[in-house]
Amino acid sequence: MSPLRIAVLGCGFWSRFQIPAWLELPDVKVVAVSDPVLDRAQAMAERFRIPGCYQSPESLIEEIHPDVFDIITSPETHPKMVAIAATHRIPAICQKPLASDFATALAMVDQCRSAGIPLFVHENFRWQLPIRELHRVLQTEQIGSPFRARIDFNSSFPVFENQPSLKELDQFILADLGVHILDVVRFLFGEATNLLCHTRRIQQDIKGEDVATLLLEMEDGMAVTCNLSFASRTEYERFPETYIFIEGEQGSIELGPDFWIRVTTKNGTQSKRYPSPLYSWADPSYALVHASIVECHRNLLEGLRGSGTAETTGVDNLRTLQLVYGAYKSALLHEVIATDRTELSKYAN
Ligand code: 89V
Repeated sequence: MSPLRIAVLGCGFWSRFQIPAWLELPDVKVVAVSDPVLDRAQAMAERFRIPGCYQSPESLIEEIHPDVFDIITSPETHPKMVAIAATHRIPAICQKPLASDFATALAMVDQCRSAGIPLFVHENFRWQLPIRELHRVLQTEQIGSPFRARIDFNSSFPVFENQPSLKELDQFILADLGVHILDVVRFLFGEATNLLCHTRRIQQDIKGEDVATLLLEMEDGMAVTCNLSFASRTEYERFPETYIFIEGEQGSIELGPDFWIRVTTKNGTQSKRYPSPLYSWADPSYALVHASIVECHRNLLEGLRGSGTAETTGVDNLRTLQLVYGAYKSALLHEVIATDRTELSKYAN
């Protein structure tokens, strides 16, 4: 099999992990990087011994026609980067959030469909080992039909130190973290029919909201609450762990601190710990997320090669973004927002 030649657009914080995560997989080469700040591109190329280094995607394409783009640029540049990929018919993987509003995301998906290229979204939270395991246990139906779930991600980890641009976003926690959490909600429990959201900005030196509280009603009637915060000081700071508690007719499943999963039924409670691997290139403070990048890539690679089905296609991600931008609308209007199914009915994954 000839190696898949990947070009990375954007050499910021996440590229330091997404590039080595690609290199964990067989028959993959990162052949070039580009960044408007050439020094950054050069530093990244040197760090990972990547042969091609460019200041723009256009100059990269002129010399190296890659098999796929991994777009790791900031959200406002995603439409432009995806348009370049579509124009040159180069399959694209785009960082989350795909776009800063729903209509733009829809247009990007349409553009790639017209160009006949796959568009995938790098959505990694659902690939965290404990979340995968939770999903597996849920599928065994040991707890029967779930009727309620709670998802908590409440932290005061200084995210802005590594990603200062997050401070400048008018829409922060829902678009950056909520997009992951709502994707996990869909992965575990299916589609939502409506939602209610409340947001707050607690830290005064940032532009967007850093606290969000959501209530979703799922198609099967299940209620899911999500509590998200980057302003919560707790006894044990466990960033970037997500805690999930699911109640079913026959029992409950809990993903708690330190990767413990507890399954409780009438026969008692069974517990097992599911820590994810620690890669040498990972930042230990983000190890859980960084390990999930490898599994996310593995799945997208299967989709690109046609040897499997990519889970987080652009089309699939539209449903997640409907929830994210529906949540902003709900918070603004103080209203329950129904999920519009008709606008996505023409799209099959
Ligand atoms: O994974 C991410 O998107 C990060 C963080 C975990 C901080 O939300 O931005």
